[in-house]
Amino acid sequence: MKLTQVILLFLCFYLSFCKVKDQKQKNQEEMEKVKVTSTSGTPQEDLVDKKCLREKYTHLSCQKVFCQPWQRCIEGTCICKLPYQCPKGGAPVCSTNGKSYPTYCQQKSLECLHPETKFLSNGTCTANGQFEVTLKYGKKYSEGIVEVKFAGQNKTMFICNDSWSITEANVACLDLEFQQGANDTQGSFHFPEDLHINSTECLHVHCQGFESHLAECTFTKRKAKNYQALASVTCYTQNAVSPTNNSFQCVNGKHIPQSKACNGDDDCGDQSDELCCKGCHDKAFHCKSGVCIPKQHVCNGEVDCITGEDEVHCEGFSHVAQEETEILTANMDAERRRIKSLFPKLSCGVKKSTPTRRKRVVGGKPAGPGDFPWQVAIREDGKINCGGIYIGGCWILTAAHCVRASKVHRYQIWISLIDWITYNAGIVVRMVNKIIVHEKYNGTTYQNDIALIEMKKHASKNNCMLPTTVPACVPWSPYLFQPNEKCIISGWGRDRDNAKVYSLHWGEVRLIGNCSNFYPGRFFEKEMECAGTDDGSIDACKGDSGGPLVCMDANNVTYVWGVVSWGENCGRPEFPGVYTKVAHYFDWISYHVGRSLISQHNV
Ligand code: 4AZ
Repeated sequence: MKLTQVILLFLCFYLSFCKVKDQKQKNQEEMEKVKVTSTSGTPQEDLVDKKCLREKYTHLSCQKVFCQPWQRCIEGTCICKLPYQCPKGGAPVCSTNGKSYPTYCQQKSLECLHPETKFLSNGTCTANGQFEVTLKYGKKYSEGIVEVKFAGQNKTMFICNDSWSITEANVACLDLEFQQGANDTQGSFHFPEDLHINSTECLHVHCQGFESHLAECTFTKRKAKNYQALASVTCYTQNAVSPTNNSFQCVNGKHIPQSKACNGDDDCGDQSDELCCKGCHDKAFHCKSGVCIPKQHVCNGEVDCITGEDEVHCEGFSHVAQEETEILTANMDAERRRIKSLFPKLSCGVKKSTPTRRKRVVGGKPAGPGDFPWQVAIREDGKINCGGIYIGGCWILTAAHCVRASKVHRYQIWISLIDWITYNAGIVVRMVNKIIVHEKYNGTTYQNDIALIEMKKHASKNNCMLPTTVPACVPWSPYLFQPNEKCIISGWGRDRDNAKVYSLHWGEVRLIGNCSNFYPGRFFEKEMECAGTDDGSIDACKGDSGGPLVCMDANNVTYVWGVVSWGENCGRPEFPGVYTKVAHYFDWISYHVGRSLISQHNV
């Protein structure tokens, strides 16, 4: 062996990221990948929900994920806010167009509208040079070692490989104008033989994934004890990767190995590989909504799952203490979190007190005062024929088949009612101002069986003055609750043997998937929900219509998941109760009652 060869080999071994692997080794790695299974023992390919993939969800799909604070959710898509819609307060930031903006949110909302102007630095703009990223020593223009240069500094620096993941690699490639991000967290390169790098001086970088410029990520300088490998990257180019039948196609057109879908990491760069997951790889956390998030995001103080379960039962959970670090750039992730904390909070779905339910709908138990503070009764010509759900302001949600828009004067809304023979204390009665029946309500098929009732305002006040009621939250996503989850129905409807019931009853039911099996041709999955019990012992019945099917999320917040609509008879297991799926009508409701009344989490 020649001396140069020996040196090269040594370098290669020493730096450990030269991608010289023989084919045999590569094949073996591929085999290993295929064999990896999830926690539940499901093969990886089975983790992906194919039907869900057809919806082409991405990081902008607010039925699956939360929007960024500089976006808002309209009709299922995160759209850019206008800068004035950002919360006030914060420090100025400088953008790549040389302009300063009053807050980070304002700069990001403008960037969202005009992606060519990116974040540059915090503070006002000074003629201080730019933050720059370059790929060095690569064999191709799309790969190499990642080199950064900070504004106002002449020295360039490298990044340590141990802080480098696909999240950071994607941001670096986006920064370098590779629209589809990174193909790999490593890239091949040739080190010039005469180059001496003091690798104990490499930087650590941490990105969240929303950044478009590496300058937005947090750089820290850690006192490295010994030699560290340097971060390199291969950016994604259209012709570099040919799809195989073992590859996953991202919504943005990128192809990634199937084994990387549902692993918690945003390999696609648009998150489309993490949003349709029946389960996740070991190192990821599975949100009930079918989304995989990195395990590090669990109990980190920020809710990632729309269903909220990543931030519950976190007592005693402590993060690994950070090494002593020196932050070199502004912490824009902390700023993003601060902006999020400024949004108004909706108060819905949380009872003022938790009264004890007296143990005792078809097969239900009687409710006590305060048990169902959102439940109302709709009285028509002296009789209670339907229920309704208070959702805030002066608004009641009910079934279209319960009301007629032209007969406003006929109805009364009875609030805090328990028993309509022996009236309880605290009952409030309101007249009706307006009834809005869904334009596409079909009385034959029961499609769009949903209506809104606006109560008349209190005579002297300009509101509805309902001290004892609590609105139920309106679900904004059909993924908040899943088949088999336990929910509650309540109402003054008939008993099993069609006997009249005079007091509010409730019962626990489970959401049922595949309800078309019970009602072929009559059940419309996107618009309707089924719920019941295995033996049919608990069910809604005549008189319960328009009333609530409520479900509680991981934080014990109650949502009106369904409106009692129809069903073949009552209490028969082969014919479960059918409910209008409220989440499907979020935009319709929000259009009529006003966004701010029912919008939580910036949706
Ligand atoms: C009704 O007639 C009705 N078992 C409501 C719910 C169900 C059946 C009938 C569901 O209002």
